[in-house]
Amino acid sequence: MSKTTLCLTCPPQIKGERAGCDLFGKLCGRLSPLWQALRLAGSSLMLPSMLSFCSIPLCAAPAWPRDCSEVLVGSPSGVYIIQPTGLHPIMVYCEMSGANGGWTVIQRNRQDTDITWAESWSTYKHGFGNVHAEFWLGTEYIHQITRQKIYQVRFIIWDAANNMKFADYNLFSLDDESQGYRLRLGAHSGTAEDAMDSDNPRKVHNNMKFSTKDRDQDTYRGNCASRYGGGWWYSACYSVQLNVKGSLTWGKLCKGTWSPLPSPLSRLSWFLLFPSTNQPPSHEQEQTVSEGCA
Ligand SMILES: [Ca+2]
Repeated sequence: MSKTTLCLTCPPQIKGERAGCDLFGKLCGRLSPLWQALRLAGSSLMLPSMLSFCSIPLCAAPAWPRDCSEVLVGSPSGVYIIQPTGLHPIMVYCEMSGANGGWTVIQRNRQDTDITWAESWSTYKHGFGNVHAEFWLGTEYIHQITRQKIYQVRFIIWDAANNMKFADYNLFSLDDESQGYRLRLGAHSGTAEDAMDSDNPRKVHNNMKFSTKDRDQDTYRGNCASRYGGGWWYSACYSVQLNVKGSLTWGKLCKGTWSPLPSPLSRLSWFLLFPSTNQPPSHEQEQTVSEGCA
């Protein structure tokens, strides 16, 4: 639910002044629906929040939702402004079809995307692409979102025959940048296999740091991001890679065959976050394997 609270009390300076207080309430009552309409429209237009009346703020600026789960239930799916705790407002796509509120979409990609995904660390950090189409929300922003609550994640993958599969992890967070945006996943469920976590240290993604072509934090002797393209939580190198152009890969769909150009097996992917009621995962020891992909 929205945290917006507008003008619920008469300012103390004009208490006892009946006419002034009534006027205050009427003005705020008219502004409140306008605020809501602008927010539903995704507008960044800021209404004057410090209109002076009796030398006091007329209406306090409302707080933005901290994530899509705080967008009003029943709102349509689309682009919204959220403001994670301690961060400036950002635009996100909210998938509002869930019965318990919106999912915050942090990635969307498709096989025939126009973007290459072969971006630098700083570009991944602040996000790129078109929030209406294919995009990466930004590794820093994903981290900031996941530090304010406990979240679960859903990876949705459509194959070439338009069959939708999903993998849920009941916990999801990213460590901060000084820790390489290391990925923390909880327990798996869903119709797509548990391809993000693995006993095979060459293919695992859970507990891996994020790597890009200009920041190699994988466990491979070479640079997985340079070799395969796109930023990802590479080990040495991957069983899942969804931040690429044309070769979206999820686990067994690769059939264990690792090649520089995996077959294009999936045609669309989404990552969605939703607050979880589960406990955070324990931080497991860092993988230190440095084997190759072949
Ligand atoms: Ca390496």
